[in-house]
Amino acid sequence: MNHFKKGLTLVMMIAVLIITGCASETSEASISEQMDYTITGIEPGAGQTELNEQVIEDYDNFEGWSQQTSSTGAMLTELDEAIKNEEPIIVTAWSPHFKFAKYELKYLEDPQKIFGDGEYAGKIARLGFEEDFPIAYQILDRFETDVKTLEQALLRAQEEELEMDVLAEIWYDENKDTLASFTEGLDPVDGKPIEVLTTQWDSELFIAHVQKELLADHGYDVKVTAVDPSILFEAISTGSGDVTFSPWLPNTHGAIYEEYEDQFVDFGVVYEGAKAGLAVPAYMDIDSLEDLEPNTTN
Ligand code: PBE
Repeated sequence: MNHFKKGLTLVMMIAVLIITGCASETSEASISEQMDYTITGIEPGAGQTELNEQVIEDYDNFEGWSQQTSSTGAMLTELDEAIKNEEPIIVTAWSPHFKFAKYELKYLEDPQKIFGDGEYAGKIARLGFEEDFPIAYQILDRFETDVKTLEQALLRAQEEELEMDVLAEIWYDENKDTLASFTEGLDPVDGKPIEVLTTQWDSELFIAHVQKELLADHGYDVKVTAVDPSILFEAISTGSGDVTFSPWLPNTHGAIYEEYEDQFVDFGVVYEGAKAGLAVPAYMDIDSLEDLEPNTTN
C-alpha cells in the first residue's frame, strides 16, 4: 500500500512536471504573440519603414503582423523598457548607431535579403554643383570616414548628451589635423552660400555638420537642413538643395534613387560597412526573421 502511494505521488509529480513543461513551451512558442505581432518601427518616412512593410508582405510567417511607426526616440524608449523587463521586442535597427554599444542586440537573419547585403552612405549633388562650387566639390569629393569612427563619435554624444551639431564642432576641432588633407592645397573662398541637406538620423546629422564645419572653415556660408529621404532626393534633383551625404545605398534608398536617377550627380561613397535590418535583444531565443510566427487569431 505504502509502495502504491509512493508510486502514485511519483506519477503525479511527473504529470505536474510534464504539464508545466508544456505550459512553458507554449509561452516560448508565443514570443510573436507576446509582441502582439508588431514590429516596433521608426519614422514613417524612413527607408527602413518601407523595407519592414516588404518583410511583412514577402515573408509568409509574417502574415497578420503590423508595423508600429512613430519616431526613432520612441523606438529607443520602447527598446529600453523591454530590455529592463526582459520582454521580447523586435525593432528597426541600423549601424552605425549607439544602440549596439549600449545593449546586446542581434540582427535577425534575412534569408530573402530584403535589407540587402550591406550598405554604404553615398554622395549626391545637384546638377551644376561642381561648376558653381569647384572648391567645395573637391573638398567633399575627398571627404571619407568609416563606421568605427562614426560609432565612437555617436557613443560619445550619447554619453555626454550632445546634440549632433555640438558633437560635430567638438569632433572637428579635435580632428583638424587629420581632416586637413581634405582641404589641402585648395584656395579658401569668400562667403559663398551652400545648402547641405541631410536626413534626421544621428549618423547623417553628424556627418552633415562635419561637412558644415569643414566648408565653413574654408570660407563658405553653410546651412544644414534636415528632411525625409524622399524630400532629400527631390530637393537635390530640382536644385533647391546643393549636396547631401545621407543616401543609404544600394538598398535602403535604392527605390528613390532610381526614381530620380540622372537628375543629380553621384560622386561616390562617404563610408562603407553600414547595415540595416530588424534586431532583437540577445536574450531572445530566435535568430532569423523566419523564426517568428504568423498571427492566426484573425
Ligand atoms: N536609417 C538611418 C535611415 C537611413 C539612415 C537607416 C534609419 C532610413 O531608413 O531611411
